[in-house]
Amino acid sequence: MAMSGESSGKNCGYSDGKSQRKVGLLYDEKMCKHDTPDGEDHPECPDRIRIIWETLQLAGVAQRCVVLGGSKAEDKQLQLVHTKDHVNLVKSISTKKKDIRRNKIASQLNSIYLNGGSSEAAYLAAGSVVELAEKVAEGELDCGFAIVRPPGHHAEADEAMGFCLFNNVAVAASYLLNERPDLGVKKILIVDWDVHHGNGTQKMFWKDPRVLFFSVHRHEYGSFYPAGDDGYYNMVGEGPGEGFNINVPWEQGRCGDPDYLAAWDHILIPVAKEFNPDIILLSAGFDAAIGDPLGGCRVTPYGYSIMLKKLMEFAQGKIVMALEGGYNLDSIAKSSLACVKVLLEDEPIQGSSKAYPFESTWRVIQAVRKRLCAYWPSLADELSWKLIDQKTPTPIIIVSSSSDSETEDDTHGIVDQMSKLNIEKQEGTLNENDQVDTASTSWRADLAKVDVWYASYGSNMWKPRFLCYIQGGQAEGMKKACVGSMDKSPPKGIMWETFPHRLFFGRESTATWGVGGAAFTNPLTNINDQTHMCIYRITLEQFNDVLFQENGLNVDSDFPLFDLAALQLVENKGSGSLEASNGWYNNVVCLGKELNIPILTMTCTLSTFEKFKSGEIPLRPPAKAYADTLVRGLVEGGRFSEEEAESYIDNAASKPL
Ligand code: X5A
Ligand code: ZN
Repeated sequence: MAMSGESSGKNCGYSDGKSQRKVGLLYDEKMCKHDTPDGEDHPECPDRIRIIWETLQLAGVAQRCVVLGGSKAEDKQLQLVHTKDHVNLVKSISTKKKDIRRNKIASQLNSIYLNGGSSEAAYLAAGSVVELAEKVAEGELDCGFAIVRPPGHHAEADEAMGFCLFNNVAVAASYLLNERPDLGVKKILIVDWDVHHGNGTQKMFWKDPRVLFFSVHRHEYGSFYPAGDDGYYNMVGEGPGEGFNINVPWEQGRCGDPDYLAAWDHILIPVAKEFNPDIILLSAGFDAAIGDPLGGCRVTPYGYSIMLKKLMEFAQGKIVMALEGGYNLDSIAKSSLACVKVLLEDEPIQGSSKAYPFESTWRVIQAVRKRLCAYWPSLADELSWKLIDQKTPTPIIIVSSSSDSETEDDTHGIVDQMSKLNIEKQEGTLNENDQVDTASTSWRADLAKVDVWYASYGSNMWKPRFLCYIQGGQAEGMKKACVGSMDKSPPKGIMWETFPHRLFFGRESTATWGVGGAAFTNPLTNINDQTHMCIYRITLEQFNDVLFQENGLNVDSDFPLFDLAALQLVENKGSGSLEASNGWYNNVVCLGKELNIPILTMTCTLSTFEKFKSGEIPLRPPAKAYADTLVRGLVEGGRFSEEEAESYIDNAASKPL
């Protein structure tokens, strides 16, 4: 059993013989003072820590722990990872003098609110994790849980963000390493299982081999908060810290116990064995928990208990848990209780939800192992086929009228219901979709050999959003997820071009973006107009899957929508409509060639364009989230400033046809 011999002496009054471990439990009501300035609702609310504390007391486990009150961090400790300016800002933020400016300061930060209690709570949160970590490192306690807020892992050296003011766990890690050499802590493993990437912690130890940072989080190609590439698996650290930063970026929500445990068994645990930490700090957000309003994942209290149990085998069980996110009060209370029971070495609790990891989970795990095996030899072996064959199919058959595209309105209800049914069906049971569709595979093999450029002028100009059509998923702002292509390989090339066509917006609403028009381009050329397009080099098979999804059709089709004959025709004639579809984007237009490969886009038919022109079908400006995504695509494409992109979209949305 993982127990530190030197600390088995006194035991906090607990005497039923079940636990010999001294478990610290830190709570301080003063951390509830950090709240929204005018009492507005916010997911990161004071009740989060209250409910955890009350639940642990009601269950009788708090009484079996060594209970600690909070203590405030010293500026010197905070400055181990934060700049002086940042520390001073947080320190002064709650003073009377700042009363007026406080809201303005908060509004300039990313996902931050501030009030008169914020400074004290932030100092307490950081100081409390330091205090608990110190006691565990000294051996006065075996392990513990600091029920703190505000959370910390998004906070960067010079910036508060993502509900975080100070990076509590990073301060504690740096304190042990740099200020307490006497405690002999030379290697720290930080495990961050909050559903969001621990961007702040990653940066603070980026070049530091004494800290192995492991974060598992929703990433979805950079579209999940905190958006960007920082949480990708290719971010492994730098200089002496190279290989000591491990990201497991989920491609989709809905990950649950099997997905997390697979990441544990095939990445974290083997690496932890090799690294052999002296202590483990756990950024324990519970927003990957089932029921969380922000996370969209499904980890159960059982799942958390097993993940924690597996970590207890290291560092003689010296684990310091610090609360990060987690926004469903019931979920975080139950998850916390399950974890504290593990710290106390109670009998494991029972139960789990689904049987196997998602297909995409194995893909991510394999990619991580491959990227990191040079540093951690235990990751070098290929996972066996037998293992990765145990999977819950990623829901590729959902019929989803995602994107700008929509089928006619009256079919939406049915399509939505069908997709929901499919999701549930696939998750509970296996093998239902395993039979190989021979008709569907044969056309796919043929069309996979041909490349085309798909030219996008709508939200697909934003790469993470387009990738949803290839790899599946739901980018920021989208109300619905995409199933992706059967062939999930990324585009072979991306370029920007401007074409002499008219961009406009029409129809009432879309399922993916809400109320507002979708983008179309006049199928006919007009040299006085300009549509800026992002062109992606994909296979004709993938192009068909994009078409299916744009038109609200099932990708699991026996026939392509657009085969080689259709390509011939469109290349010769300039455009051709898809007879099999009555979706909005059932007209494929050839815009020319690039590298001798045809450039194809999809828009409405000429007759529909006439209806827009006559007013029979309404023109309508785009929904806000949709317009923002277009602007984002144009700006991130590197060719336009935000102002230019905005005025281009505004202009297209307001000019008559
Ligand atoms: C600590 C944490 C989440 C921030 C989400 C902002 N932060 N949209 O979970
Ligand atoms: Zn979080």
